[in-house]
Amino acid sequence: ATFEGRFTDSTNLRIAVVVARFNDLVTGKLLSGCLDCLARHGVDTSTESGQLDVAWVPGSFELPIVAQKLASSSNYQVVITLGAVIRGDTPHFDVVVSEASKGIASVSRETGVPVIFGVLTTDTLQQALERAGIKSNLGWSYALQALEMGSLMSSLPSP
Ligand code: INI
Repeated sequence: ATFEGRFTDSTNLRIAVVVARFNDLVTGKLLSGCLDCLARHGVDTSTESGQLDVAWVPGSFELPIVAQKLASSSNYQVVITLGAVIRGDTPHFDVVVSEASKGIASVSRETGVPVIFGVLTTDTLQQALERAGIKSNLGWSYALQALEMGSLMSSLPSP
């Protein structure tokens, strides 16, 4: 068999988005790109709809614990994390990025729910903004990856 995700199953998916407030000039733009893409693929992105919930965390370091609670709730087929870690002069850049990425990967594997890694890691604010709407908006790509993974996971045989 060949297993592939579709982008046309979106009305059956329940999706949680976890967004970091740190660098919210950037993460707010990622969130709007993400919601725009989901809406244009048929997801009811109203947070009253029951199809999509949004949770805000202080920074990218906190993404994994909240993603874990949401992913293990059985309420969602896919979780999207959004954050922006900008090196700038931040000495603990590597710590924040490493904890966020390792944490998100392990939540995904432990819960079996795909958790999309939507954390921008850049040297400058300019580079982050370019990836969050000035040029492209990676929030859009993270939404597509979520739709593809949500669909793919439900097409795979159950254990
Ligand atoms: N959090 C980010 O999401 N991006 C950053 O660039 C960042 N920097 O530079 O420090 C950052 N730090 C906060 C961190 O994620 C936690 O919220 C904080 O350490 C409390 O646990």
